[in-house]
Amino acid sequence: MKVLVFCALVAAAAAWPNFGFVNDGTGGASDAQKQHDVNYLLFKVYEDVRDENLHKLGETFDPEADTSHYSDNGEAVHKLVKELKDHRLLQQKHWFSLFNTRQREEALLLYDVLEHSNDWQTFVSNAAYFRNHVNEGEFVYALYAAVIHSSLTKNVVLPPLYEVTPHLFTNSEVIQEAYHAKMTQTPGKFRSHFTGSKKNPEQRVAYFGEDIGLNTHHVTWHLEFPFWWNDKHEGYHLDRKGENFFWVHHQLTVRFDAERLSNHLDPVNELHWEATIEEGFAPHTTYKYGGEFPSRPDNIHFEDVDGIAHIRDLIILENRIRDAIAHGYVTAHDGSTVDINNSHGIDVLGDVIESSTYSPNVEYYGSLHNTAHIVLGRQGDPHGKYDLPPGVLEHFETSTRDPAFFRLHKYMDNIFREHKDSLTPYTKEELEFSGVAIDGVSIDGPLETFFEDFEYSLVNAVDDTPQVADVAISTVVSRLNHKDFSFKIDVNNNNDHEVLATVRIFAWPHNDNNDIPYSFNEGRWRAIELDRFWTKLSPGVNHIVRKSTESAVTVPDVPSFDSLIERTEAALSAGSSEVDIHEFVSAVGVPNRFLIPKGNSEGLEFELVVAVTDGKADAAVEGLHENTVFNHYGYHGVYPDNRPHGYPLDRRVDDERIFHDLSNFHQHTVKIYNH
Ligand SMILES: [Cu+2]
Repeated sequence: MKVLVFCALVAAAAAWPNFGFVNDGTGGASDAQKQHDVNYLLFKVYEDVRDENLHKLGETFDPEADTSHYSDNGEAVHKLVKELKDHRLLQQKHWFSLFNTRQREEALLLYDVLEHSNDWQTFVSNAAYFRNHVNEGEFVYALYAAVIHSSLTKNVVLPPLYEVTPHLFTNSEVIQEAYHAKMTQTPGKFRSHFTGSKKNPEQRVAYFGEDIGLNTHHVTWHLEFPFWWNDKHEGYHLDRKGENFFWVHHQLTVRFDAERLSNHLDPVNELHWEATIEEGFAPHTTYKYGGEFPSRPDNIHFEDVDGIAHIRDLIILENRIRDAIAHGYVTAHDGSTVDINNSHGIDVLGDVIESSTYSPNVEYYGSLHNTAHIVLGRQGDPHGKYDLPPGVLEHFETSTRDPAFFRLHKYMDNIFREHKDSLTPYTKEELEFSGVAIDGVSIDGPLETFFEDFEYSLVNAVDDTPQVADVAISTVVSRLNHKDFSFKIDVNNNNDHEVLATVRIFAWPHNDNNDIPYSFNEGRWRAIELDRFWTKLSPGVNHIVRKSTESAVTVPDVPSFDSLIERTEAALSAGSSEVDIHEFVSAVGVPNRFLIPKGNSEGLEFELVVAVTDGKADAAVEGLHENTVFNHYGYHGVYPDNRPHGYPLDRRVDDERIFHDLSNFHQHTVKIYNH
């Protein structure tokens, strides 16, 4: 039966373009079929595709044969095919970095072809064809970006990247063991250890920076909000991209500092172009093709990087940005000014600092963040004398492994803070929610973190041929998790009618690294966002229960690649048009395991803060607030909350009594344990 379906599909593919596709929003294929195709396009991506239909498409499809199936009349596909025919494309089995301009252009050419495919047959045929012709790293990037942004793939779940390209997430020692297991055809399960030894204090927090889920969060965020995104080209705008850039990295910054507390480490010092980079880093990671990721010794001074940037020029860019903050406006490319002395300023500044194509003046403000990533990543070989491949900081998949990533982002974060601190503090009147008071907040269940083992497959790491059977090869990593708990919030609505409320929950460390309590103003800047949701408050007392698993800032583990394939095939053979995996479609968010920072045995104190604000006044879009299922980081379309990220703690607080006098604001000290 299955074979028959197969043949029918192959026949359909071969008959294309005569095969008529109805554009009914599905693009001519079921969700289950699309999931199947994406699974197999990414399975063993360095080898021949292991699906008969995709294999056939890869061999026989002519991308330029019928350009009526493209929304750009084939413009992108003609460009890509010309590059291919002129032998200009990066070879296969070579490293790929998004920060390499030419390599990025090639990946985006393929992205454009997929994005401009009007139906699934065109999309999948191109993917199958170019899988055979473009560099594998470029292919994976283009396909991930296209699946995230194309309207044809709204319900497709991307397999976990750490199982698609395990080399970027797994230590080389373990990868070597995986090859050995494959060569000897002996199944193997290998324990991964974090890089470095106990002599390196940074090792104590390696469980955070080297966590495969955290790396996946980071790379997925950058895929959702790419710096190269061009509205004119892509057809739509990514709302508040610059501010999101600030917020996602601000949260990584404050979360990392919070993790350091329970590990007896000082907060991260910001990177400084004229100071020593104290921490070196040995990534213990290899490229699938292209050698080892370069190391950086301790205590080196920044050097200019040939062909990328002079340190002097980066200092000039920083000064221009700080000038803009002091002036309260950014100078656009045409000489006009863009006011940033308001709530929207952070969005403009995020575009400027990253920089993205949304920057009003990339010629003047440059790309401080992106250039800094490359410059810092290359300090091991700044003049290219040793012909080393790019460093971990030149890949979103691997960046957070290097502690210097957090120094770099502390530096960016402090520039953003300079801007936020220049804004007028909120007044009591602005923060009040008339008639609404928080009666009490408690936590049901323990606030308790622990370490657990997690296993993922390395089958895609090793080479093989269809003639040699797979043996099970996996690695086991230790990772932070926490017990489930719920917030119980009692809110009194003294109005005589129902009101819509936004509930915002944060926590910041009670004490600093010297055991001195943080002032309100210092603490609120370090606030970790735990949740943000909407609820209706009936007149009288309302008991809100919100589970830790429901948090809008976190995501669950994506099912393993194996289980994705299994579930998809089961759905297809049962004749189902969809696979029941909807909760994993939007994978951008902090891993839920990381919702609260690691505690200690005596209980590490945090200030828990709950703000209940006027949902109607906060609403950016009609009706959306009634939907409490909301993925904060993966939101597409107009962002539903019109308040700045971090509200109401995002601005400087000169007088904390304002907050303590608010009846819709609650604060109390909680303890997080780790056992
Ligand atoms: Cu980033």
